[in-house]
Amino acid sequence: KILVIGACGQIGVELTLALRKMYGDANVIASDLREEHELLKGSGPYVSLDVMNKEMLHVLVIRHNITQIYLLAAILSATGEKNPLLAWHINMASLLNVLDIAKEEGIDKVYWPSSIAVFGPDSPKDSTPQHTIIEPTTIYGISKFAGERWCEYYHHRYGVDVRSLRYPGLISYKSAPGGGTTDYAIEIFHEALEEKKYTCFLSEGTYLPMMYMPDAIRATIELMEADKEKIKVRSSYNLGAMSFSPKEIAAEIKKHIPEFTIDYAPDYRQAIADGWPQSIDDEKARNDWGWKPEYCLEKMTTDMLKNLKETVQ
Ligand code: VAH
Repeated sequence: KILVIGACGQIGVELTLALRKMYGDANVIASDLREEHELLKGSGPYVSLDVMNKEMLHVLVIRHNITQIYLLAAILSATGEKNPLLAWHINMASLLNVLDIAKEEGIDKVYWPSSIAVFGPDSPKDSTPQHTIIEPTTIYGISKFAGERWCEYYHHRYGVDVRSLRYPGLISYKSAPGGGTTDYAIEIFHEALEEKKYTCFLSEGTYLPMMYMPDAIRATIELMEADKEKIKVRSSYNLGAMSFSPKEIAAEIKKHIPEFTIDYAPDYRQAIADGWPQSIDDEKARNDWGWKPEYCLEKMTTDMLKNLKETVQ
């Protein structure tokens, strides 16, 4: 049985639905602190779980015969800067609870997402390599980098098969994002449809690595399905698809909504974005387990607007 922790979040909802399609609804238990997300209702078992409660998590793992755990619960970059110690505590304690229970119960596989946020201002900006200077300047980035070290430690020391991806900014329409710096690239679609205008909290030239959610979900499943010996990186794999700036995504949206206009009012999230890479070298993921993205900016924009029009009306 698979347990998804943080199943009501931006990634969790779509990952839960994809896993249920692959393994059968009853075999994927969704859990979150929040109440069950609309899109999950009726699609399989749901339990309320606070991942910070190690005993509760341990009982749940035993009672439901859990053999795989996907840990998606975390405080993201923008929210993390508002309450650094809480973000550090939640992001680290949740991971350590899962890793330690996985070791004790012999869980087959664990998935835990990292982020391009582990890189900082001193990392190379273009085609940021898998192995390079890593000096994160946000608490979110620090917790993800520390988490990567713990994943590698539990793998080499105790043999836990934990796997991880450094996601770029993820764009999706099914479930709301949770306090990220890249969330402008989701808000812009909703505002373009509803208001025909958007005030962006990043400057027009802020070029960031991004990915459409269908690509991110497929990458996660392909990584988890790969034979163990193919997984050479046990910290977290760089993962790339595309890069764009607010100016570029606004121009792409204007092709569909000509009257759309954008203006810019950078806030505290600008400094976070300025410390991140502009593009990612994911050569290792491509070589080790065959990663290949399918969505570019044009294809994503068309798909986002088509799907949001259906849900917004
Ligand atoms: C954030 N969406 O903005 C997340 C992600 C690379 C960005 O880690 O914090």
